[in-house]
Amino acid sequence: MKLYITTPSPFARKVRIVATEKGLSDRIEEVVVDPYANAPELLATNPVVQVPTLIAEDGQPLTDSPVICEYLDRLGGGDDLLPPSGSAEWLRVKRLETLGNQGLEMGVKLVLEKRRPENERSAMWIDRWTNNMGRALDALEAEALSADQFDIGTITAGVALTWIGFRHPDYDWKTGHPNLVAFSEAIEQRPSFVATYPK
Ligand SMILES: N[C@@H](CCC(=O)N[C@@H](CS)C(=O)NCC(=O)O)C(=O)O
Repeated sequence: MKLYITTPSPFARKVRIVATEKGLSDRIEEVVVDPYANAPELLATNPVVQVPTLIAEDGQPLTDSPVICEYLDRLGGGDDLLPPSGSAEWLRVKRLETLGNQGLEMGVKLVLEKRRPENERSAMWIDRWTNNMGRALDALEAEALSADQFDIGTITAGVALTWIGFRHPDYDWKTGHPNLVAFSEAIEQRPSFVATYPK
């Protein structure tokens, strides 16, 4: 399999963590590409030119990190990271995964808005993305996450917290979120998290 990534991408980090946890790393070749430069090999497989994109074992391209994580979870060995579809536990894991992904999506929009020339930046959009990201964090705080409950939901939440701290160093996500601080410290100890820590 081939996995198109950028090394700082949190969505790609989720997939790399799942691949490690499922014992699939040896079957995946990671290819670093620049999506913003429309890397031709990425453009050929993903019409919206985003990482992560996986070329699955049968050659089909898979895009969007939740879809790729689910595929790898079903393919690999070890404990299931996604409970049976439709169960109460599946709803909880999917809710956490979605909250983590939504927090990240807001954070990415914020990065892109802040990269625009100063006179083109919108204070309105910066406020909106910041407030939405903060509300996603508040919702995760209320979930009282534990690193002992290891699944695609907690993986996504853990990745989101570290990426927000890394990409938005001026944004204090820790104050008011004591559960998230303890959770983040604990989950980042796992070898699959240590090996993929953003540089
Ligand atoms: N919903 C997607 C989001 C992927 C995404 O936003 N990737 C970013 C990198 S962190 C990207 O490739 N951006 C390039 C672009 O949107 O043009 C997922 O969960 O995989």
